[in-house]
This record gives sequence, C-alpha cells and structure tokens, in this order.
Amino acid sequence: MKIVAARTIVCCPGRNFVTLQIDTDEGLSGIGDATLNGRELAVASYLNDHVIPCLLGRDAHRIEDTWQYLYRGAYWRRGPVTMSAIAAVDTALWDIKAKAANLPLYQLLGGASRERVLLYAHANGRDIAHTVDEVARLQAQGYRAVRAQCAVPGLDKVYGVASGAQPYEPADGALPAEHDWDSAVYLRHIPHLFDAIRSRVGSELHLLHDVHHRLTPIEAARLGRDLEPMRLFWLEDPTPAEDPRAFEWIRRHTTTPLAVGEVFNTIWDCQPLIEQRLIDYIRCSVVHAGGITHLKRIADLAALHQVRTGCHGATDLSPVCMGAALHFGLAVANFGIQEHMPHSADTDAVFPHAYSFRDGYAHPGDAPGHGVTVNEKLAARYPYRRAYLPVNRLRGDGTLWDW
Ligand code: CS2
Ligand code: MG
Repeated sequence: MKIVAARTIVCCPGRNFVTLQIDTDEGLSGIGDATLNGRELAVASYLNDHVIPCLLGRDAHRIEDTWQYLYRGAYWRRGPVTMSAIAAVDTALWDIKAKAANLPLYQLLGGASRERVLLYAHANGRDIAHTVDEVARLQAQGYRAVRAQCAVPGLDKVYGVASGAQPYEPADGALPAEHDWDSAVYLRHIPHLFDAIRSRVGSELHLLHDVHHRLTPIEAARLGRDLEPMRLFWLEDPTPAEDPRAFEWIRRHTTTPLAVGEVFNTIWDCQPLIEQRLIDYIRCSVVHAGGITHLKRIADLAALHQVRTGCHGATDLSPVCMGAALHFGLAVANFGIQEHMPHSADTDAVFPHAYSFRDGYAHPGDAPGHGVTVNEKLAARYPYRRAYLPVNRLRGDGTLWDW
C-alpha cells in the first residue's frame, strides 16, 4: 500500500490545531495530530516543506521503518517541532494500518488490558471555596480523579485558572501575556486548598495538582511534604525538568507521588527520571513524543521501573491525539490515568470521533483505526489565529521566572 498524497490541515475552531492527512493508493487515509501550542506553523512547515516530500511513494505499512527514516534522516534529532511532525506521520500510519485490518487501533497494540480508561478532570476556581465547589461538582458527575488549581490571593492571574465562566485556555494572547508570580504566597496557599477539598469530598476521590514548573527543587520538596496528609494522586511538574537531578532533592523530602513529562519529546528526556525512580507517572503524549511508536517505547521503559503513564490531554492536544491516546491507554499494561479537558463544541464538530466519556472513564470506541476524522469543509471556516502561552515575572522586581 503506497502513500500517494499527504497534506496538513490548519484550523482554529476556538484554538489552533494542525492535522496531517495521509492518503494511500488503496483508498485508505489516516490522520495524525501535529499541534504544538503557540508554535503551530513551525510544525506545519516542517511537515509540508521537509517531511511530506519524503513520504510520497513509501509503503504505508512500514510504520517503524518510516519512524526511523524520519528520525535518523533529519540528522537534527529530537525537539518538539521534529517530534510532533514525526508523531503526526506515525499516528496517521497506525490509523491506516488499523483500518486496513478493519480493527480498532487498540487491537493492534495488543488488545484491551482494561475495560475503560480512567480520566482526571480539571477543577479551577477564583478562591478556595469556589474551587472546592468545582471539585465536588465534578465528583458528583462521576469523576474518580480531579485536578484542582486555584487563584492565589495577591497574584493577578494564575496559570491554569480561568478568569470567567469559560474553561481555561492556556494560550490566550496574540503576544505572550505576562503573569506575576510569588512562590512564598503560593506555597502558603495551596495546602489550605487541599485541606479544604479533602474535608469536603472525603478520602476516596483522587486529587491532583499541577505546579507548572514554577518552584525550585527545595520549594517543591516543601510543598510535597505539606501536602502529604492530603494524599495526592500526584503533584505535577513541581520544578523544571531539564536537570533530572533536581528531582533527587524533592524525592529526598517527600512521599507525594510526582508526575512529569508533558514537555518531553523523546525517551532520552524521560530516561534518567524513570531509571532513577524519581517520578511515579510519565506524562508524555502521542503528539509531542513521536507518536504511538515512540510512546510505547517510553511506556515499556517506564514499566521496568514501576512508573505508570499519565498522558497529557489539555485542549491544545486535538481530538485526534485524544483518540490515539485512548487506544494506547486501553492497551498499555502500565497505564495510570489520562488527563481530560473537554474540547469546545466547535472543535468536536470539526473532529467527529468514536471515543466517549462516561462516569469518569473513557473508551476509544470500536471503529476501525483510531476512530477520529476531520471535517475539512468545516475546518476551513476557522482560519489560524496566532496565540501564545504566557510568561511569568516575579512580583516585586519583574524578573522573568520559570514558565
Ligand atoms: C497543563 C497544560 O494540562 C496540563 O497539565 O500543564 O495546560 C499545558 O500547560 C498546556 O497544554 C501547554 O500547551
Ligand atoms: Mg501540566
């Protein structure tokens, strides 16, 4: 089965998405997500200008060989742009192979290891009382796990917390918005939040929190320790992960489980944290970590060290990525949990899908392939709009701070 055409589809049904479609001479087509939040057009160009010409005429069945060909052939390895582009090709080829076999993708990944995929939902609020209500509301909807983020008194805007009634959108400025930050104030506030949540929802609900890389290792260690009585499912991205040794400091002081990896794009980024058991959950996604082929390799390394998966699933990962992630999550032995932030109705209309959500769990559906398609006509009604993630400055003197 030969690849005869490939093209990118860039659209913005509320937020930007890049999708790669690959067509074959047997009439089968597949799609893959190539969205890199705030840098979308770089990946589209990487695909259009550098990858698509190499795909034409290749055997669509040779997924592993194509992965290695694109990875090795570039000479310039790794990085989010390269790996998102390779991921899109890989996902589209798995979609095609599963369609050719007339099977849902999870069957090709070894079949279902579980009945359904555990999700965590997002609660965020303007203060502690509001956030506690939001967590209780999601618990009442059936979610078994909820991530809680809260505005911090004295800080104008906190990442991950919506300003109005709409769900939060990470990339919210045509230029990067500038938020202020104060670790001391944050560190005092968050334990009160989780204390209040536990008192309201009891001990069964899994609770998660995302620090978005904003603390130093010793500050993160302090937070992990202060949160121990509230028994978190995980504390995410407590400190930037370029230096894996930073996590030794956190581990030395706390038993709060740690999750890292949404900004990682290869197994080599994950290797030290996993091999030294410095984390408990690996957050790499299908789209940013080289597709199903490479994510499976990361999960297998993680399994050797009792680290489980917890794939990134914010709204900037398209429904195509969500579909692929749910097949992966249903099949992989060391699955942990899958993030779920609902896409807008406009986005869901552009990307019709076979997956479904119920009682805090998801199922990828049994349509052949990964079960997600793109309505190109509708997509064309939503042209690309430039949007960036924010930066942080320290409250007081305005020094640029981590993420
Ligand atoms: C967050 C995201 O979902 C998460 O855990 O960290 O909001 C993330 O920052 C964005 O997806 C970045 O594009
Ligand atoms: Mg995160």
